[in-house]
Amino acid sequence: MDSHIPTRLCMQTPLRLAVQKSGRLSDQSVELLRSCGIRLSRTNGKLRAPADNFPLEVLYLRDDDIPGYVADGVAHAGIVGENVLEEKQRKVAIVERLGFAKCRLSIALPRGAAYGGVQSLNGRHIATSYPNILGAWLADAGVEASIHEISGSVEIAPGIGLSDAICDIVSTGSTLLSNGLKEVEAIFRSEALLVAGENLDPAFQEILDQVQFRIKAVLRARNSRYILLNAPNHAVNRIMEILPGMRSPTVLPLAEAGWSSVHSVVPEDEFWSVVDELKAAGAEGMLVVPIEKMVL
Ligand code: PRT
Ligand code: ZN
Repeated sequence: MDSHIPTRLCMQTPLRLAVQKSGRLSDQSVELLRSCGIRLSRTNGKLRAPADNFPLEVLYLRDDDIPGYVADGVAHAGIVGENVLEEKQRKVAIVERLGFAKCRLSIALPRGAAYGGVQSLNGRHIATSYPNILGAWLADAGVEASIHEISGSVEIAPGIGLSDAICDIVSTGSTLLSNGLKEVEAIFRSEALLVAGENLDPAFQEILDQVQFRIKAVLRARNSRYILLNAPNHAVNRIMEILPGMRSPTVLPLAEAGWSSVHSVVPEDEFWSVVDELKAAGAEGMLVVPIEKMVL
């Protein structure tokens, strides 16, 4: 066990975390745990993998089963898409939004079909694997349409005369395009979530808190960059005003008189929006480097 884990946690029954066995969530879920310093034993197709340096055991399951297993206490926690969680309507707590596997659930029609807004779906047949989310959305919009639940290959339903429209997961939109469909309404947005049972035993809650603490540090770091730049001393105050991010940048004197090195952490997506301003203010030799963990 990891020497940084309190001994009483090492002695405990491991927290059981359900992860998708194989699919769009699997690799990134396991990679996230790895980034958190949690090392899983090799599984060779087995359904459970204990971590060898942390009190956690992974159960590999179909994503559709994860909300139910967590709600029923078979797993203490799980990583699952928000779309599946919403559809299954099982009572679990959302612990952390994980920022990967982003997608949306959308209604799409054959490319040539006219669309005059939500009300034009009245009386239509819509094929989907998400009858609960779609049903709730239609009811909210005051639309009466019939829902055909099908479990896969939803995008071919209009082409084979099974439905007038579909409601399915969209990411890049290329599946819709290649099946001659156009997206007309995005009805639900989703990303991967860390979820847990609502009334965890305090011992498992303590392990989950540690997992969440590490995940937060990893996610924060993923969205941030460490920036180093040189600037003439007279420009430093202006540059510090421009730099978004942590409390106060570090300013160190350079060997060359009259110059300083400024270090700071900036949100990744904001770096490009301030780079021109930094240059105009006199910044030179900018280095932008990834951060592995960020603990505040
Ligand atoms: O076998 P198991 O039941 O575990 O897996 P699954 O086949 O049901 O799910 P899987 O692995 O396909 O997806 C797991 C989760 O990933 C989903 O529940 C979503 O939360 C998320 N996700 C993110 C996606 C997509 N992006 C996605 N693009 N799930 C499915 N798709 C499919 C979509 O169904 C459609 O066929 O990809 C196609 C559309 O993609 P684009 O890029 O062409 O628009
Ligand atoms: Zn599934």
